[in-house]
This record gives sequence, structure tokens and C-alpha cells, in this order.
Amino acid sequence: MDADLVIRNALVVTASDVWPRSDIAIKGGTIIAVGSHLAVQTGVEEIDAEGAHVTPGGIDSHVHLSQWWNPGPGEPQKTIPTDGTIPNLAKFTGDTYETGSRSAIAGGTTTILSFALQFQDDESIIPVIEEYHKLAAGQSYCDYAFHVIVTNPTQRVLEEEFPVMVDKYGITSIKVYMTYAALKLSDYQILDVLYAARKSGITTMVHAENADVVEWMTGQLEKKGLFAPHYHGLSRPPLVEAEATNRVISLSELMDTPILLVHVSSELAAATVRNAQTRLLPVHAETCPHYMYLLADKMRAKGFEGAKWVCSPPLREDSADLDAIWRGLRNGTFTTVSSDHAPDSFHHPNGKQRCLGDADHPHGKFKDIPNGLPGLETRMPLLFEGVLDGKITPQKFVELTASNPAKLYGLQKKGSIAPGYDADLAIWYPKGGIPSFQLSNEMLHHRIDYTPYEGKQFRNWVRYTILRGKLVFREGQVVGDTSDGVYVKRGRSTLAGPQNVWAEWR
Ligand code: DUC
Ligand code: ZN
Ligand code: ZN
Repeated sequence: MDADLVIRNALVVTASDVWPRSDIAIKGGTIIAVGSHLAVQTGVEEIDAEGAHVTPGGIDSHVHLSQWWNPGPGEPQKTIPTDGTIPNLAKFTGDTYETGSRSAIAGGTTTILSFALQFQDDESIIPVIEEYHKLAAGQSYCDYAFHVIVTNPTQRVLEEEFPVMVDKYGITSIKVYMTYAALKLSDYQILDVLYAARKSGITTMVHAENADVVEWMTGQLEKKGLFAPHYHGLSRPPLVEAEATNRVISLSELMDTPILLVHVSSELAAATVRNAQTRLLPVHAETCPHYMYLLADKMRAKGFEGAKWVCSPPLREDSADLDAIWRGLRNGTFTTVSSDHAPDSFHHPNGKQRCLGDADHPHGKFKDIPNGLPGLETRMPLLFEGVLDGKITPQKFVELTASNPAKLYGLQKKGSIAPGYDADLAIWYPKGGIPSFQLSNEMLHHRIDYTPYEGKQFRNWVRYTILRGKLVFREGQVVGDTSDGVYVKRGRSTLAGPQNVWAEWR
């Protein structure tokens, strides 16, 4: 066989099977054969997996990079220049395409789906897409694709630009918000969006939280002088998420069009999704490792430290929520696990602490803390811990981290280990291959000054990451570069689609 790389002695895992003592032959960036004792020509480069798990490279379908925003009740800061120049990164304390994608490959993720954000005064989404292309081109260590966040669904956007977005740019999914003053759509606007999405075969991702309840609760807490970071959680209790989840499921049922609830955090919201799925509605859900491992007590850390764990939806109070999320992974409620990597550095004056120092509130107000956590690099290893604990099977791990995101978002050549697929692989350490260790932020490759998982014990990590046949990460070292990642045009979802329920008005 004519190959240019062969992986030997792998425990190959796909969403359906586990194959011990297998080889994977790769040619021109594509898998050409999987089997035992594959015969290849002499002199071909080989990697010995030493019996370790080899899984498809991760697909992280919810990542914010070079995203100029403040996803708190404050206004996003529109600093992306409209004249086509690349913006000044000095004030931006999140990850860029360079630093975020570097962190991705160091955690076994080979494809990211990141967001191109339309601001409310943007009449068009096409320049927004072009702008994010400029930010990412030549800057990515891994492959990448975009979702568009729609905040101003004009007739022009919905009728003229959605078809262009799908056909010319290969973008087949969007995200809408039900909360945040500067991002949210009304129910009326969401209906408009879902109607247009249905016509163009687009999957709609939804951030479901009831904006009015959040605003009301925040007002009540502030009146009582309660401003510390952990009151963020009290301002957004589980029913804030569950109510909006139920509402948008109803809107999508009316429209018979698929939605995915992003970053589901609570037992109540998961049950709402499950109920819709039992009724065979095309409702999908995503959760994130922080809702599987972390609780609200983190936000009660001393002083302002708790701001490191402020994200929305918030970490929950009750370990019953963690258990429910793990159950939802096993019983199929969740289609994907993504990182929702939306970080801000903690110590930087423009980062998490940018809300400190006003004379009346020197310790800040929870409502002004930028929402979001870093998690791109830790997503795969954290979920792999679940495999080691027997909470999920290796096949389920692959389904959630790679195969389902590929199908849901139309990445036809990614997410499995079989001939014809891109040779995107994560090779883990064999059992006992590395000693169990405590994570510290210095080990990570993002440019954020903290990890929410500092001190957490890990028993395994990705040893080698392979992107389309090229070794890009080897035993703790990034060996790829920013010319490796390419933009991936996507097709329509093969997982989600309308039920084609007849309705006269449609
Ligand atoms: N929603 C996200 O999707 N990411 C970060 C913050 C938020 O509210
Ligand atoms: Zn969100
Ligand atoms: Zn997000």
C-alpha cells in the first residue's frame, strides 16, 4: 500500500466500535485503510500508539476567538474596523485564532467552529463573515469553520444573505441569543429567523435564558447591595434557562425547524429538552465540561477571585445538576460537548477585572463581569476522565466530541476513523504511560492567565495530535504552525432537519 504515514498498534475508537491492535494508513492527509498488520512500502513514517486509544481529532463546535464583545448585560464593544483593516489586539484579552487554535491542538482538537458576530447596527452579515476570515486566515494551527451570530435579522439578511452564507461561504448554522441587551432577539424576530433558516436548511443554535427575569433578579440583588461575583448565579437560577428553553422549543415546533440549545447547564433545562426529543421534535442540545465538573461554590472564592468562574448560564448550586448532565450524555439528550471557550484574562485591566475600581463600587458588580471561561484545551481530556471513570464509553466519547458535531454541522470528511475521512487523530497515552498529574495553567497553550481547573487531577492527556496526516502536537510540544489550519466549507446537517410536518400556512 502506498501510504505516507502509518499509525501502528492502536486501540481505534469510533462512535460505534473499538478495534484493538489496529493500524491506520494515511496518504495525502486522508485515511486510506484501517486494519491489522497493514502492509505499506518500506521507509514510511510510523507512529507506535503502544496500544493506546486513538480517537478522531476533536471537533469543538462552540468557540469564541478574536471576538470583540462583552457578553454581559453591558454593550459589546464594536472595535472591529469597518474599513477592512485588522483591529488592534491590545485591548482584547481573550484568545486570538493563533493562541486559541494552538491550545486546541494541544488538547487533541483538530477542528473548531467559532463565531462571526453581527452587531445590532450591522445591516449585513457578509462583511462580518469577510472580517472574521481576515482574522483567521493564516493564523490557525487547526482547521476552522464559522457560525454567524445574528443580532439584526433584517429582511436583507434573512432573504438575500442567508442563501449566500450557505452556498458561497459554506456556513450552515447560526446562533441567536434570548438574553443580553445588545445581542438578544425578541420572540417575533426568532420566528423570522427560524422561518428563513428552515428555507435555507440552516441549523439554529440558541442561547436560552429569560432576559427579563435576569434583569429583574439583578435589580433586586443590587437594591439589597449584593454585588459580589457569586450573586451572578442567583440572578440566573435554573428556571431562567428552563423557561427560555421551553419557549424556543415551542417556536421551533411551530416552525418545524431544527434547533440546538447551546451550553445546557441544569437538570431542569435538560429535562425540557428530553421531553421535546421524546415527542420527536428536531431539538438538539449541547453541554460543556464546566457543567459536568464545576459548581457555584467556585464563585464564592475569596475577594474578586470568584469572577474567574462567572459564565452564563452560571455554574449550578446543586450536585444533582452535575449528575443530570452526565446522565444526559449517556441517555442521548446531548448531541455534543463543546468548550464554549469564551475567556477573558483575570489580571488584565481589560479582562475579568475591568469592572473594578469605580468609586461607588470599588469591588465591582457581578453584572459587569465579562461572562465566559477558557476550556478549549481541557475539553477532550476532561471528557476522557469520564471514560476512565466508566461514566461514558469510549464510543460515546467519540460521538460527543467528534462524530456528532461533524454530522450536526455538515463537516462531511471529519469525525470518524475510516477510509476517505480526513486523517485528524488524537492519540492518547497507553495505560500507565504517564503518571497522574495535577493541571496547572502553565501547562496550557492558551494566552489566558488562569484555568478554571487549576489543581484538577488528570490520568491521561493527548500524546499526539494529527491534523490531516501531519503531526502537530507531540508529547507536550506544539510542532505544527499557523499555516496548518484551513477554512472548512460545510454542507447541510445530516443529523438535524425538519420533520416535514404539513402545515398549510408554511
Ligand atoms: N454565551 C456564550 O455562548 N458564550 C459565552 C457567554 C455567553 O453568554
Ligand atoms: Zn451563549
Ligand atoms: Zn459561547
